[in-house]
Amino acid sequence: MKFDTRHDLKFLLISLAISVFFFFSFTSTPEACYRIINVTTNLEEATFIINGPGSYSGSGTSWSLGGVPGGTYTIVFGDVKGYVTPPSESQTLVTYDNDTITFIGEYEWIVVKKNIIVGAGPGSRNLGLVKVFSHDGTETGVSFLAHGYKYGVNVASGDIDGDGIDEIITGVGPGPQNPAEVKVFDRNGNQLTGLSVTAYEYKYGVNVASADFDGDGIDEIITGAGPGPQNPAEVKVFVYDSLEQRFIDSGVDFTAYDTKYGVKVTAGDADGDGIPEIITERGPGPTYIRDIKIWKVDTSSSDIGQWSASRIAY
Ligand SMILES: [Ca+2]
Ligand SMILES: [Ca+2]
Ligand SMILES: [Ca+2]
Repeated sequence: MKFDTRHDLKFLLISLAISVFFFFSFTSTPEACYRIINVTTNLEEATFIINGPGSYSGSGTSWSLGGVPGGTYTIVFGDVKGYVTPPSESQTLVTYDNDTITFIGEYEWIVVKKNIIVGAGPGSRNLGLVKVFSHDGTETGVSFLAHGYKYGVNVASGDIDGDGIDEIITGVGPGPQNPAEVKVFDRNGNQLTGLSVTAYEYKYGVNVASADFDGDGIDEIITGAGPGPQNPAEVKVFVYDSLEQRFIDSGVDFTAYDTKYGVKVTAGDADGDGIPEIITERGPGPTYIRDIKIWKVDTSSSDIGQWSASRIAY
């Protein structure tokens, strides 16, 4: 048989080509591809869940996971108070090659320029009229009668449902026959029904304030008895119960002074620990000296009806 070098060389090249083809076919199988999901956000507090061929969760400003299967993934960002949540988004990692997808979550800060809420003063003919002005003093057009009683209205603001937007809290003004009725309105003056509280049995209206004592992002309502000549200086705190969608007694119920004429209330972080305290002042008795006291609220009981308050030095 004649030796044919060209034929053998051709055969060798074809064999080599087939081997190379099978080699690359093998190495190009989907299992060997490396795919990466990146997530970048502009907030450390950001959280997200990614669902697709695999399910993952993460947080922070920079997150990455490699070696994930190909396919379409959808990211859903978690809410962060005070920010607009980025929209959910889907992206696809190819199945036949190395690939990287990057989700970008831009949380947009909700610019809060606080409005000014005013309530009519305690004149005997004054209706319980509330008006809302914008931060620069111009009228917003929000104006409403909070209660059907004269002697004006006491106002406070607080976020009682934790959505980052304050509601308007009103207490009846100090008329001798006025009940100690508290109401809650949205920022447009629509009453949130079911949230009314009658804080005391005695008359002369009720003073109101608000603060978040347990740090859950939902403000509590603080009440002080109205300035009736026989009213004790009784302070209470009411907590919004999101399950029952109403205010319930927190258990905080104390007499701030041994004098009558009720008690004025506000709240603030008096000792700088990041948790508000209740601040009280005597009611307007004819001979009373000014006497401001600060009260720390103990919210450690998981039973909300068991909260308590005790005076702290300042
Ligand atoms: Ca709110
Ligand atoms: Ca709270
Ligand atoms: Ca404090």
